[in-house]
Amino acid sequence: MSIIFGQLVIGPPGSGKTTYCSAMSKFLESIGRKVAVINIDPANENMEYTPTVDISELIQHEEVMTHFGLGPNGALIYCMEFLETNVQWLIAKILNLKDYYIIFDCPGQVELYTHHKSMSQIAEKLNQNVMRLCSVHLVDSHHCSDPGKN
Ligand SMILES: Nc1nc2c(ncn2[C@@H]2O[C@H](COP(=O)(O)OP(=O)(O)OP(=O)(O)O)[C@@H](O)[C@H]2O)c(=O)[nH]1
Ligand SMILES: [Mg+2]
Repeated sequence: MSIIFGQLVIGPPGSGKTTYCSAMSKFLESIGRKVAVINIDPANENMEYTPTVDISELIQHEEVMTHFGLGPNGALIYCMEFLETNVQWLIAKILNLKDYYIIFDCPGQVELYTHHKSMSQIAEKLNQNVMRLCSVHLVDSHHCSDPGKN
């Protein structure tokens, strides 16, 4: 079975993940590659690109907030746990994108990467199921130019 390649675009809130996904997909298309952007950030708004797959088809952040009386971060964690439980839904969508290079627009909340297992479990399950992923970690450039900000 052929392997599907892709990127997980991660980084703190507002670091430019969604902007990067849009620009990168345009660039890859311009050099003749087939590319699909998959949005797995439940709270993503104003995407400049049209996602091929969107987590909001599976679960809606706003609805989780209303239904469970959760705040934005609690609802985000619920959504990621829900995606982890239903990762087969995502895998089935990806298996329909065999010739495509896949770019994942990920949520920015650092807690999801430092204190919680869902994101890493999702990445692991994708890697076990015909994907080979790398991470693109975006940071604000002034954090790099001024060591005191790290
Ligand atoms: N100056 C500058 N602004 C940028 C750059 N990339 C993104 N922005 C702006 O920064 C803001 C946030 O960019 P997004 O792409 O939404 O960032 P994000 O990481 O997806 O944010 P979250 O999804 O909220 O975590 C937007 O107003 C962008 O226009 C960049 O390279 N330079
Ligand atoms: Mg974003």
